[in-house]
Amino acid sequence: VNDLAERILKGDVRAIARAISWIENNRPEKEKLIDALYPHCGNAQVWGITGPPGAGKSTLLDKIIEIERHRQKKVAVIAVDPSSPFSGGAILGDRLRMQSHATDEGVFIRSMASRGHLGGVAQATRDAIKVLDAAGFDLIAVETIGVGQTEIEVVGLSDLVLLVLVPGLGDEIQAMKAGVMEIGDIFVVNKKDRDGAMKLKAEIEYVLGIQFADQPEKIKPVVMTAASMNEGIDELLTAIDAYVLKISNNGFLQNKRKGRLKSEIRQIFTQKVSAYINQKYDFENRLDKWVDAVYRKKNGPYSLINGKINLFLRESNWL
Ligand SMILES: Nc1nc2c(ncn2[C@@H]2O[C@H](COP(=O)(O)OP(=O)(O)OP(=O)(O)O)[C@@H](O)[C@H]2O)c(=O)[nH]1
Ligand SMILES: [Mg+2]
Repeated sequence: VNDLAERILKGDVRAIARAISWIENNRPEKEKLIDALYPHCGNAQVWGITGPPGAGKSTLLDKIIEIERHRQKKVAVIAVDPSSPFSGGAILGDRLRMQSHATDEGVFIRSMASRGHLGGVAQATRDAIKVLDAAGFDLIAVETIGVGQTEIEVVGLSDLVLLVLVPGLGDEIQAMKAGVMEIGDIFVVNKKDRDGAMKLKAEIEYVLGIQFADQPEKIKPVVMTAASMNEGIDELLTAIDAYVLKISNNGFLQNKRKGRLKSEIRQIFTQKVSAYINQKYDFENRLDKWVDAVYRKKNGPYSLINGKINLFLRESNWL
């Protein structure tokens, strides 16, 4: 573990890949590794990038990487892949259009399956972010598709979220009503070369205007891009820089990071406690007996469980 941590801190790409595999497979050594790296974390900016399939998220990231590399920044991308039950490993998925950087040492691209993680994909992604942060990546982007539960959890791991929309999908406004607007910090109308881009921008601005009618300072930027033509990327990065500056200065970023830590600690705790009880008290076996008692109406479900918890708490007052 120590040797691997040392190599990660030096930015060794193979060590990073290995660590992420440990995380994906939930290997027990992962915990020591993460704790060893943790003091070195906190320097990276974490961006979530989400939006409908094919909106141009990867193409945008590809162009952003190019600019960030010119600024001497190291960039990592984690693409959370909803379709595949297997990890893409270090191989670039078809979804990723960042091949132009495949041989660049300052760029690390990895896809992660959204299913099949013991602690959930959010925890796996969180740990992968820590590894990349400790390894010296300045920018870590997490790409997800759509706005399902996983995506919302995953974008919740980031300092800022780019919501990429495109004209012509027909259901944009409907999607916005369903609460999608809340998850974006910066809106990107990509494929501005297409009909309807201006209209979509106006619609988004209209919805944002209503949403923040009494707090105009909270109105979010809407930027138009044509990623595949390398247009609007500078404007987008300018909007991002301004946003990062704003949330760093007003304490929002620090609060957000602390809030994230809180939900992480809570999640690890809950998971550990339930694993401990499962193992120490042979929970699955007892569960069958409990089910039986409730089934036969000997107990109501609440009284049975409250009784068991009271018994348990009497034995242990460690919290
Ligand atoms: N016309 C036009 N096409 C674009 C633009 N940006 C990206 N595309 C094309 O849109 C397609 C999808 O782009 P991707 O970058 O793979 O989109 P994505 O959002 O990452 O897709 P998923 O990861 O599959 O959700 C590609 O064929 C791109 O070349 C644009 O600004 N204008
Ligand atoms: Mg993509």
